[in-house]
Amino acid sequence: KALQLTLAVIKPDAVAHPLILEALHQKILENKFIIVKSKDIVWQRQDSERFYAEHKGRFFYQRLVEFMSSGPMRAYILAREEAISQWRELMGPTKVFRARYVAPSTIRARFGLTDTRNTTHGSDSEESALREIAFFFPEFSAEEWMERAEPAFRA
Ligand code: YYY
Ligand code: MG
Repeated sequence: KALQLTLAVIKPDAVAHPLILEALHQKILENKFIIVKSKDIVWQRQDSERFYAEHKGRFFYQRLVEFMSSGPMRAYILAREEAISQWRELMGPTKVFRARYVAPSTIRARFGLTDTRNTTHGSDSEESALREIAFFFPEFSAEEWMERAEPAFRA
């Protein structure tokens, strides 16, 4: 299978706790993701609104944009086979109490606090991965990286 890129974000609730941040970083490494890039970042409210524009008008939109601009986050560009679905699987369901019930060993089940403060983000399709990677890392060329990495990955 082909190498794929995804955007993973550790949200402010998880970055705030050093042990959880460390556990999530380890989780990434244990699951054979290549960390292509990472950075710590703090959003202004307008960054938050832009990133989650698709959810504008939903009942949780205000609390979501507020939370995502409430403190530092860590963003990663991750690479692996099936990176998008593999990271989403490790995260577990969006809603924390559902996650605890149906997938208790996932990140959100173990570390999530509420449906909003749910520890992590992961792109949900190739299209959103490219868009979200560009949002966080505007200088990064996915195409260029793939061109170099693919042959090494196959070797
Ligand atoms: O992709 P994912 O993060 O799993 O869920 P989305 O349905 O795209 O929602 C994005 C984001 O919105 C979610 O991670 C937390 C927040 N949210 C919320 O605060 N309350 C909900 N009932 C649903 C989502
Ligand atoms: Mg989503």
